Amino acid sequence: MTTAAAAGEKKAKKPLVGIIMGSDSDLQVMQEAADLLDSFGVPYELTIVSAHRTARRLYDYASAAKKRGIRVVIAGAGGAAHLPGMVAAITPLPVIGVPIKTKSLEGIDSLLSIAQMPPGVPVATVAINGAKNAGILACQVLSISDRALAEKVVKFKQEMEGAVLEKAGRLEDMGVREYLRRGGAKPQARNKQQQ
Ligand code: RP5
Repeated sequence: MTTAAAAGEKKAKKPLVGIIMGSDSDLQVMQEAADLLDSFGVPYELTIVSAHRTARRLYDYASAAKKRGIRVVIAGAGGAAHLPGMVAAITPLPVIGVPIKTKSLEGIDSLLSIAQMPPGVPVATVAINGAKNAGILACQVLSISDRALAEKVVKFKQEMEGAVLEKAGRLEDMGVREYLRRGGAKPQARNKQQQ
């Protein structure tokens, strides 16, 4: 590989999205954002930054993210979920917040902590455990200045539409009982976000 090509590859791998979370207990959910970015070919970094347990690390991460080339931050946290809001308070980058489902309050605590930001400091809040949507939204933000990525986003939406239309066709052809008998419906897929 030529030096120029190597440099190009290195540049291509420079993370554009910073995925952070308050604890490794959030990782299973936040992995869905990473998987989505992988499927779109968007480079990202992923680490743990706790707003309460590592406040100085939070400040350092949020202060340096833009200078390091990060363009969007995805921050997941549960309970008194101050990580996304505090990152948004420090960085000018767009911050997408993922409320993590909690045992005691089912994630309503996380959702309200992340969504109810004061005027002037927005956090784009997705559904409880909605890390996949956070990944999609990050791609959409980046696609504004990346034509190839914009095409992937359009293709993704077209495929989603196609999959629903295909199901609608099968349901209409078969009728409810046959559709269900063949295992056509997967209600657990909708519930996955709330797990
Ligand atoms: C939050 O507290 C984290 O984001 C996590 O969702 C929650 C519980 O953390 P652990 O006690 O599992 O480390 O800061």
